[in-house]
Amino acid sequence: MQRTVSGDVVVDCLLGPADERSLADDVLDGLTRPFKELPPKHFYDTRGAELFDRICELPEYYPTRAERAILEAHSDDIVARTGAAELVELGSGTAAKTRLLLRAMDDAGTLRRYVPLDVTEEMIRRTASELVEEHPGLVVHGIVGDFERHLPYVPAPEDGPRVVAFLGGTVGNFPPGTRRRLLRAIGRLLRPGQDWLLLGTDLVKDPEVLEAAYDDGPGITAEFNRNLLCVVNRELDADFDVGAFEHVAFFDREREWIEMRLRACRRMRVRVGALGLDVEFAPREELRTEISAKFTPERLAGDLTAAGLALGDVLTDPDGLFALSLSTPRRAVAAA
Ligand code: AVJ
Repeated sequence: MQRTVSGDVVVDCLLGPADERSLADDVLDGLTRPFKELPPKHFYDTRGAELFDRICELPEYYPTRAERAILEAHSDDIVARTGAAELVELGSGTAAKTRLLLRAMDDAGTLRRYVPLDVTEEMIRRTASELVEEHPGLVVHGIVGDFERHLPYVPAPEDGPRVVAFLGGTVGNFPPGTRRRLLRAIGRLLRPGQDWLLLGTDLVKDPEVLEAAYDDGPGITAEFNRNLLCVVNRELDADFDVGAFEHVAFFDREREWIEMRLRACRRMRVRVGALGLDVEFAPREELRTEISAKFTPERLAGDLTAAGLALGDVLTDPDGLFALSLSTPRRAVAAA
């Protein structure tokens, strides 16, 4: 781990420049399976992050606006309820929505430390320096890392309640078993009776609304999806014919998740130079690139309970599209 300290900003770096290792492992595993699959975390190179920002502006893509509306209406309540002195944020990005929470903490006089964890060092450094300017006395302890691997590097909590925020509905990108394991690992950052998880989850709704959000008119989501192949081409010296893959997005009504895939228009052989690997695609063969689970209150409570957490307040936007929930770790119960 490499640490840099300047003024009120500490940054711990746990990733190499492009973290090629994990992409290589995921491509090797995912493209040699009978049903091809790549994990969505590799979407977010510079261009992918830009495309995601554009998705958030689309009329069809409601989650970002809905979550922001909840924070605009309820940040003060969340701070009053939790007494938050420290905000840990997983996948902080530009911290656009978090600023509302930090502002509310500052107004309440409880704000002490912000701990953003994100894969992009640039983003963490820029956000950190802006935030310490905006909030005199605030300490930012950034972690450049992957929340699937680096939660144990989150610094120990200090005095005062900690809120761990996992926003945007990103928890829905994990299939049920992995999701519960991840929530359990997040729960280990929380002290019973003191700390809170603030979790953003998209809600089950009319499939047409859901499918439009992942298959917009202008085709930005399609470009975002195909960009994953550009990442593999660049990072692993592959030769995907990106234009020969079609964007597919549908709501799986049984599993209650959105699935995104890339469908090969024709038979193809793709060379992944860095792995010495040749991958065959049959005509119309699909590669799964993302699941994005949609929640009912029951599923939300079920996942949290299975992870050792107890669901408390659930806040939604006026249209009931999205939920922000507060939960607490359940005290360890002695065996009977
Ligand atoms: C950032 C993971 C929450 O699943 O809705 C947006 C990513 N994918 N459009 C989501 C995404 C397609 C987004 N998350």
